[in-house]
Amino acid sequence: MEGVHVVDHPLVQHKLTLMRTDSRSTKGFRQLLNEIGMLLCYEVTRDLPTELVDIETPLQPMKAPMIAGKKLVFAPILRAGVGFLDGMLDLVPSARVAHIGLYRDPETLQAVEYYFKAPSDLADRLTIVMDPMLATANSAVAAIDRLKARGAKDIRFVCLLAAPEGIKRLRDAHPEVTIWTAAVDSHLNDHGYIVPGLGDAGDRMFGTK
Ligand code: U5P
Repeated sequence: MEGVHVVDHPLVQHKLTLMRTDSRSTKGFRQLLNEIGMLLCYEVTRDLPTELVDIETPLQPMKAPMIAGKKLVFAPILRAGVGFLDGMLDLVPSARVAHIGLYRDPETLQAVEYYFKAPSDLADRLTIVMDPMLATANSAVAAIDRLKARGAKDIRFVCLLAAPEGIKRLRDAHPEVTIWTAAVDSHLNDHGYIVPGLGDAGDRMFGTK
């Protein structure tokens, strides 16, 4: 699938199966989302450019690689996207964070914005937008529209599960935004839930069901 990376690493797939399981506790679900966030972060940053810098080892000077350019921006879509954030920040502690508050209107399934706070210099940074579920993609498209309006140019999207409908909509709306996901599921149901999916990620993560 063009523009979509499915992260099929056995650790990711194993953890995803544990998360899908209906009997998983809130604590277990949150912990697994955090762990998968870290593993997905490893994949989404795989091709970041590096530059050689001069350092001194205890034995001698050398030129060694460091990540080049400005710090990354992690942009979780509230509230479920927050589940990825700690794991990603564990790997990239100096990243900046943009919070995007969107809720999905249960009738229209349209994304409604209630909060937006981002670093001012988005144009110079890689922005990684995150939400565990890419369902209709209304939220992802709205978040990316908003980030672009604030200057972001280099954007990637990370999720745990994607529906084919959501992938198509996001790729149509923002063709240059590449998607990383742990799995592509069968379809969306009439309520906009991913099938077979894992239910409502926010509710399962925060125990609000
Ligand atoms: N969502 C779920 N589970 C699903 C489908 C959607 O939790 O099976 C929630 C997620 O919290 C996500 C939002 O933030 O809906 C994305 O929906 P959409 O805008 O892609 O339709």
